[in-house]
Amino acid sequence: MFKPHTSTTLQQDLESIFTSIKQASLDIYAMLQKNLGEYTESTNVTGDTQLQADVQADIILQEAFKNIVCIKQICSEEQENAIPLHKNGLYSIAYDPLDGSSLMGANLSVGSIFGIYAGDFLPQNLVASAYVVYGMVVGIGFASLLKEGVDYFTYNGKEFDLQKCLRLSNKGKLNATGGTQKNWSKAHKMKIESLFNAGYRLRYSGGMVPDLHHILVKGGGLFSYPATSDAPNGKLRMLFEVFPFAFIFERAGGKAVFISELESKTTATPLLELQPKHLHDTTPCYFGSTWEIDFVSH
Ligand code: AHM
Ligand code: MG
Repeated sequence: MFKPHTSTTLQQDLESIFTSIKQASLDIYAMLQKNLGEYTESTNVTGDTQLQADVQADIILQEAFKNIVCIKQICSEEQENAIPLHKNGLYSIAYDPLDGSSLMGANLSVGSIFGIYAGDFLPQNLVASAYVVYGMVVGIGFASLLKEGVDYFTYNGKEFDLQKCLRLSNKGKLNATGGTQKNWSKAHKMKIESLFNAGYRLRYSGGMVPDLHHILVKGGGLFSYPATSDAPNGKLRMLFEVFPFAFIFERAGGKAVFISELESKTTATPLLELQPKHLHDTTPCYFGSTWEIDFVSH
């Protein structure tokens, strides 16, 4: 684990980063209320057509981070390359400025996701992660190496109140799974069906942030975005989406794994042990409470 700073310095650095995320989340929320989900004519590096809101949320976050001297570089899902900020900074922040933005037209919740790395963009360097849910209220989940659990705050019109520290039970009731079903592997299909046959309920809005937050708030369940025949490496991006939430699920007492099914042999590897080759690499992923992850890992 990369630990160049004392815990006091880490705490101060994380506080300044978290304060900027809180302020930026309110600016993004205000922007969303004036924005009905219009598309631009440009695509991002993954090939998604960008919405005006994706671009604006990215600009808000670049502005929020640019004067924080402990940040060395930032990298956004909407930008091809990392943007250098402060030469003597320590932290690299990878973020998805507006996850699930294609749901905006349906007035469903969207989110932002942040991975805070001490050093380069490698999962073993993660020291904190945060997500923002833009729903009926602005909610923020924040986890760090400094404490167990995920602190969940909501904005009351004046400030962010700590609602609770989210922790997962050993087992839950929710089953959220993505990708085109006709392209799932037989192994994934059988596991998902077994959970439904055992009484699990489908909960999948198509927004990673609200779907994972739902499992955290209810205290358990499974979220999966598997390999499919049309997307063998899944859809979700390691640095901007998968690693930050893997860190959050582990801090909440759950697990997060990559599963490969080769010649009828299942192998589960913790997501935080994967090594990205490129900033925008994707991976299949499973997040959940311990029982569900152990179940899908065999
Ligand atoms: P985005 O970052 O382009 O919005 O894509 C990420 C979203 C996740 O929020 C969600 O889990 C997934 O893509 C939904 O994909 P699908 O519609 O294929 O299930
Ligand atoms: Mg996204």
